[in-house]
Amino acid sequence: IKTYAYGFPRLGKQREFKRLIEGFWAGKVTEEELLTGIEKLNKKREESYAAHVDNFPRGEMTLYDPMLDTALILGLYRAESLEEYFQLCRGKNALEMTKWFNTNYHYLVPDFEGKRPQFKATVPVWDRHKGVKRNAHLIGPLTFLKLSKNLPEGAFGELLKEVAKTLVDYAVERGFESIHLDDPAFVLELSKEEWKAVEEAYGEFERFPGDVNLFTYYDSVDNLAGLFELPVSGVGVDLVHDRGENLKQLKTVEPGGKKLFAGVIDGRNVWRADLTAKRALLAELAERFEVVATNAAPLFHLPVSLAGATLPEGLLEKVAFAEEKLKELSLIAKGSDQELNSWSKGVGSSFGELKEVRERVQNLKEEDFERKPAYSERVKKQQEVLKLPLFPTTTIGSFPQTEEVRRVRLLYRKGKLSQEDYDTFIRGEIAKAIQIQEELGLDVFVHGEFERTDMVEFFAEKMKGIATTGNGWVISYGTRCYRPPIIYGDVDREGPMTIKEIAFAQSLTDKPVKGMLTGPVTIIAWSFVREDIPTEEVAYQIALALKDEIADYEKAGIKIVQIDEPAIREKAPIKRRNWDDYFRWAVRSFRLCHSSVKPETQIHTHMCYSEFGEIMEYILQMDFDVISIEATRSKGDIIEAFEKVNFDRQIGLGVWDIHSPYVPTVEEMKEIVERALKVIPKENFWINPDCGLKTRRWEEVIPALRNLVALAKELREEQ
Ligand code: THG
Ligand code: ZN
Repeated sequence: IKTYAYGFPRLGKQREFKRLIEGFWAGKVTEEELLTGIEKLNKKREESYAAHVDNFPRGEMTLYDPMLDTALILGLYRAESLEEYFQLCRGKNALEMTKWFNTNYHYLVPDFEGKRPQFKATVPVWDRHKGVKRNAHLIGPLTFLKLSKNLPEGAFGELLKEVAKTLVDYAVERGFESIHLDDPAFVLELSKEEWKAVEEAYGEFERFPGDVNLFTYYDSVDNLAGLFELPVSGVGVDLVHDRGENLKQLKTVEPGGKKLFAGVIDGRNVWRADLTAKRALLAELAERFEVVATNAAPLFHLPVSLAGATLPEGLLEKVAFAEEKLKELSLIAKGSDQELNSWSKGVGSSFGELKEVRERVQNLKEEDFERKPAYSERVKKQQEVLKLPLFPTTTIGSFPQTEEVRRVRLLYRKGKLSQEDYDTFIRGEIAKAIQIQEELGLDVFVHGEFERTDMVEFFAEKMKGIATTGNGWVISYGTRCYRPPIIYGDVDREGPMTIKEIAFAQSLTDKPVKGMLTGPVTIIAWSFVREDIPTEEVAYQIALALKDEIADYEKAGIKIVQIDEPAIREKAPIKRRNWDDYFRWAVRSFRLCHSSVKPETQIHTHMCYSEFGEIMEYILQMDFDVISIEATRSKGDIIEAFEKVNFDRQIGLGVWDIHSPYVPTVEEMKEIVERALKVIPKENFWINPDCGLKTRRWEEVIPALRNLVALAKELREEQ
């Protein structure tokens, strides 16, 4: 059997990608050094492929994001120099960024606002002096358009055809021998009209003399038969995250002389595959199709390689990162039965079992998901305790992670600073943050999260059953990386996780300090999660650990607890028809965290990166008391979402876009509030920034918060 792989991480084992590009931004790497460095990195990647699989796409490299590159290839944007290219990625004139399907990767969103583009095949600036590639990697027309914004009304079919035509022109002009087309948007729920437009537009590929292989992934394609009728040479399907729906259709789909790229190796999760079962599946498919074994989704969602990973004993033999996934493909093709068995011997077995945790989840009753009394009653008790003014002011949780904070934390993590000295340092930072909030006159304080790196990694380190990887970096966007932890066993606290810092902060002030937690869905979404038990059960285990932490907050006199769920929307299945099932456990896991708190304990949540309208009905079921959400960049939509429902909880709509260094004026922030007050009663309205402030500098934070507090005072006086 033949093998193929795609989407291997561009980051490099030592994050060379990040170092080169950020070095160029900082003026420490020349253009020449950048381009040769990237070329070298690409070569290494192609060597990894070549060591294991028969074929792979050339030209997958980008200096920032393939969606932007496609927009440049189409001539939708122009960049005549690397500086101009990077201006489209970051800074003032950058494209908006959003999540790529249901992943934690963010792409740059092409914007058609005010454009009726004349597409013209254009070689991206950084690719111009390079040789022609034998086969080339392109984002498909459907994905490009479905993920762009502000398309001119009613022009979808026409534009799709033009995009397809331009991509083919480009491939022909550059003399590509074949094309790897990444077109995952085929897994969206497409309308009849959209399919019709696809059939017309993809006819353009008939003009291309070489092979065109079209890859779909992340879910099933509803009309797989239709996909096989398009004029392409091969079709790639996900046979891992398809809920069995692709396989079912493949039993009847007419091959029509097309290759089937059977995605049997998981590109989204780290578990080794049962290679014997995969080989049997491929043999079955080979009775009807010309089959090529491949990964089920691009491999860039995984860290590069297990080499150098620090994992608990016994876990290493159960997992595979990108390089090991390539090895799995080569084993399927060439391994002996014995090699396959030995590679897969740990598959499906449980690891790190905690009997008490299992029993606790098994014994959960309906009332464990139900907070009493109802909001209308508990809100009165909360107000008696908290005595907050109208338009209470607060921040989302983190304060600037200065050079010094990072440096000291790193020293401590490397064992070069004692626990005692580190604790003293952190307490000092907390004390400064409390002092600053006191001076600014905010109403609800935070401790500042100076002890935390990544919010998910922080909790992963404090919980049993979750491993951190040491060097398992994955790109989140551009050059920004994170290290997803691995949830491998039953989850429980080792002991209190955050009490020390929060209680210390509270001891310094009479104002309420929020206890800050990351919710179960977000911990799961930004980790690799075990598959031997349902994800729902994992979520309840994490929720129970958080519940214990909240009980400790109450004992320590903490009156407000914030449970952040920024990833709740992104983790939702791609197809809407699967949403009820997901949101049922997502919402229940949140409710489980807080169901047994005292009526007077106020529960907050925070979400960012969400289109709220579409998930409002589920959010309402979470039964929090206060929610803070990002609003400055998408104000119109959010307010519209609130018009449609009976939202009886308190809400803080962000009045300051913290993604930009710009310090907003009182008037600018007031505009947002005034618009919101048309749909949200003033008694329910909080004043806060869009998101945490860890990426901002104190020089921006202090004046912006001063304005924010001034705004609240002004609003109160006007009442
Ligand atoms: N944590 C995790 N995932 C996330 C976020 C997060 N996904 C969405 C959102 N926030 C945006 N993602 C990121 C990811 C990484 C960074 C910023 C936003 C980042 N990373 C440092 C870097 O690449 O330099 C990591 C440096 C380090 O820790 O040593 O800035 O918050 N899990
Ligand atoms: Zn946020």
